[in-house]
Amino acid sequence: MIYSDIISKKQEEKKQFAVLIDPDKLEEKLLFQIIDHAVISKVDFFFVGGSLLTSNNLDFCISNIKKNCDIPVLLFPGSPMQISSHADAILFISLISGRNPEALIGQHVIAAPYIKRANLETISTGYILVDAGKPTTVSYLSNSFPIPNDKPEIAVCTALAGEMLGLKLIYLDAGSGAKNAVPPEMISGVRKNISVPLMVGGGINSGEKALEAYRAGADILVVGNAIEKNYSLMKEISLAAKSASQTLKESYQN
Ligand code: 1GP
Repeated sequence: MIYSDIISKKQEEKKQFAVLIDPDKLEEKLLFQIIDHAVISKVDFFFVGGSLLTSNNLDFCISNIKKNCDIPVLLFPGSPMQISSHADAILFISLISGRNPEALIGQHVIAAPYIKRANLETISTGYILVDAGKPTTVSYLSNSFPIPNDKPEIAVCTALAGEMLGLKLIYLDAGSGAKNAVPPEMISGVRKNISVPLMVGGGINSGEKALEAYRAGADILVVGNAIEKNYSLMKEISLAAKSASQTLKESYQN
């Protein structure tokens, strides 16, 4: 099971790395190139989905990943239309930073029977949208107000409430293509207050930013846009994950 694997890696202090694939943006040839780089870089997961998909490539994209590598595929759905039985699991995302009932529970009611029929492992995820310095597709489409990025205490209380409600993962996201990534102070504040795994994404475009986010307390980083532009970034982020894991282990030994 994917979630128990995430928990085991977290317990071993092993930082994890997910590559986000937007099926709209990838031609077949590019998808194979990303898969090759991901295998070499030992990426932990592929997330597939997005706030707005305009093509019908989801199944095609996931089945090609599954045919060509063993990296688990998790759906990262922006709507109940993004369900595929070819995936290994689905992030069942509730937008807990917003006050839009559709994104909190409405769309879930619509999606639930389809997810059950697809027999997908379901990982309930508290999604916290953080101000990215400019509007993002997710802030616009979710009709929700992101948490100001200089208010870590709001993110902490939101994450705490999500954990208390039984959500299995907390995801701090600045949104795809964010100008500003989630600040390290916010990541560390949330990390100190929850015990479920913490995912962070949005605007991570260098090994340094990845290392900063891991060191602040992210267990899993999600990177999309920057990898589409530069596949070799996968290797850099994997190295950042390794380095942050090593530092953590050493700090426990001393
Ligand atoms: C979006 O956090 C993910 O939800 C990835 O963001 O595309 O900016 O890496 P980027």
